[in-house]
Amino acid sequence: MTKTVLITGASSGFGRATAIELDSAGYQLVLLARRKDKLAELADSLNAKPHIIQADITERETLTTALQNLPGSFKHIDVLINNAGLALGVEPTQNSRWEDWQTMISTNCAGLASMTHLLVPQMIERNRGQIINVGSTAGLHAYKGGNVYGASKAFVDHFSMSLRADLLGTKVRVTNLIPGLVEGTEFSQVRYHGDEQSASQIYDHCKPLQPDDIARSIRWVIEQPEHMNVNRLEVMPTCQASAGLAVHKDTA
Ligand code: 8X3
Repeated sequence: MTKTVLITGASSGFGRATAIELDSAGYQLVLLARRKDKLAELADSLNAKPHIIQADITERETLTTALQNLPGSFKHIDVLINNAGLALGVEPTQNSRWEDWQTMISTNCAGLASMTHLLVPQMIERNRGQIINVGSTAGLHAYKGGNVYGASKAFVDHFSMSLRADLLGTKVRVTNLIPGLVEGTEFSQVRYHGDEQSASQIYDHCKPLQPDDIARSIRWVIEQPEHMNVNRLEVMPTCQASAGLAVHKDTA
């Protein structure tokens, strides 16, 4: 039976790459994002016509209405890919912008929780379903300037494992998919507030992952047998690793 997959943040980056990957494998797609023109362009390039939802995942009422009005053949969501999320800023806490923190919390935490809260009941009712949350290595490995971004992704990890606990006894599966350094998305441009030079320097002199690598990982998670739950899948480029703990020495 063809699975229906809903992808948030589908208009670019991991979401777009995952849509292309899953469309080529014959999945039926519901694509959700804020940018309608990008969604329409993506939809036109796919083999099968997806259902498109133009929405901001921080707007609960819009989401509720859109999900209540899914057309017949798209009504039952088998896989929710909670991909929408962003990082804003790399400054330490004392220099961070409060508005950036609020946006990250409302998108990465509240938006993801909202989508999950709206779709879990129908998955439980059908005793079938899968939720793949896109976390980040920043949620597992703290670094300077990561502050609220890292914390929001730590939320994704703990929320995913808490969902597993709540869903035990059902056939609904949950995964935290944890990417490290990935080039080829708008992630760094957004994080650096449009400072293209700083954004691109992150990827200099190394070979980061590409959105396709994440899309294939997501497809792999979906295609594991029903008795197998991938709790976490952490994926880094070979050129990246944890660099240990920092120690400040008072030498002055
Ligand atoms: C992105 C990974 O290392 O840029 O989620 O924070 S990192």
